[in-house]
Amino acid sequence: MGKAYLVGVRLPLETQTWSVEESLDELERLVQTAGLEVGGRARQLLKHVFASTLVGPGKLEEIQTAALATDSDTVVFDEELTPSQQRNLEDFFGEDIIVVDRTAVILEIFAAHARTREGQLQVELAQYEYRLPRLTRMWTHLARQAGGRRGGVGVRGPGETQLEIDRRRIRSKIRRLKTDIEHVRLHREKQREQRRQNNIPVVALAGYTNAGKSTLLKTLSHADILVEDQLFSTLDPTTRRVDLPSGRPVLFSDTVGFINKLPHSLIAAFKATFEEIADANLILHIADSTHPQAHMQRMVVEKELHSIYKTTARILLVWNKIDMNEDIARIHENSAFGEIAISAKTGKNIPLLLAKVEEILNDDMIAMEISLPYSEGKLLHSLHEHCAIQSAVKEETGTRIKLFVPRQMHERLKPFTVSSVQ
Ligand SMILES: Nc1nc2c(ncn2[C@@H]2O[C@H](COP(=O)(O)OP(=O)(O)OP(=O)(O)O)[C@@H](O)[C@H]2O)c(=O)[nH]1
Ligand SMILES: [Mg+2]
Repeated sequence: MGKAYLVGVRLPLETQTWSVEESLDELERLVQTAGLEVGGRARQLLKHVFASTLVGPGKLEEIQTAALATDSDTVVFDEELTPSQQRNLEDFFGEDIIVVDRTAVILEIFAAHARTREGQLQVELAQYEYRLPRLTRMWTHLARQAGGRRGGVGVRGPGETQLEIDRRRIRSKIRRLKTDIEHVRLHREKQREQRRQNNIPVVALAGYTNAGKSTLLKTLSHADILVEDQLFSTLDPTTRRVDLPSGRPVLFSDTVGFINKLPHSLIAAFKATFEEIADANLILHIADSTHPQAHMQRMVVEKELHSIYKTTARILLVWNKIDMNEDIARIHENSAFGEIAISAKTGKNIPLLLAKVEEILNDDMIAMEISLPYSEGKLLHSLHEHCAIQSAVKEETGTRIKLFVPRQMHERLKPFTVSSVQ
């Protein structure tokens, strides 16, 4: 197992809520999830950024010494490095130490966890987009392997040509991936259209990675869903049908989690996945109430939800893992009205959550029982299109239907209401 030495920096003028240490704690989890041990940490509060290497030469010496002393063969920067910083740092650290940044670690984890073809395509796209401007070293490295020569003047001419070929290859690969992803996206869009026609509402589970989204879906649907104490277990949207207390069916959709400094190449590549949530009737924001950075995680998710989805869907904040949280009052102190606290694992307050979900969804849909005369064929057709029909029984005078009706159709159906139902 390789060993990584972590470097956290506080950028000047950064109005961040995460301390360097807290962000490094998270980087440590990421690095471990990617399969590396952690050798140690360095941190620096920068008064100004060294454009060429991010941190100054003195600090670099210190990091190198510490990395070598702890047998670390990788140095991980907690900030995304620009391609030129990456190159300069590689030059500084030389052959024995690999330089990567937080983004590369996250991409690595995504690549290892993607299971469906769609997930794999999206990760691959993000990886190529990330690699394209950073290609130089990869090539010179390859050239050395192939020719057995040191880099430098000797390989420069043919190296540059090869580099151009590689770049072109990657660009065309990116184009192909985008086309493939677009196909998948259109297919998803069709599926969503179908769901809309069936009028089964969609409730999306969003939240910070490891908050317990998949655990909740598992508890709700009794399905076999992957739950793991690691970051980014879930990359592919999974949807399960769940019946609410009234019997009304709902689709719950679990998907990829968020993290502080989530790379933009990933957000862009996972557009199709995120759209799944954007379209939901209701978003449950699942938050880990036991996490020391719970409130900062919450802010990250809220910011991403609003920037990615530009969503108008309602968001309900759900504090999870209260079985582990002795100090639930601490969470509620800061809670706005309407939040709810559950344990996805033990099932505590799940009935309450479902009732709440039902209440919110029913704000848009009204439960009715009607008896529709057979002469109203056209209206029956439009019911199928716009309402959620629970049951339909043919009777002498017409069809007796239990259904959920969009508010705007309510008036039109009122004359057919069966008196036993209010
Ligand atoms: N004690 C306790 N642990 C929980 C609860 N919900 C989830 N967990 C644990 O938290 C860890 C993460 O759970 P997941 O359901 O995989 O979390 P997720 O949000 O799907 O995470 P990613 O898919 O990785 O983004 C697992 O170890 C779960 O067993 C809970 O209510 N109580
Ligand atoms: Mg999950």
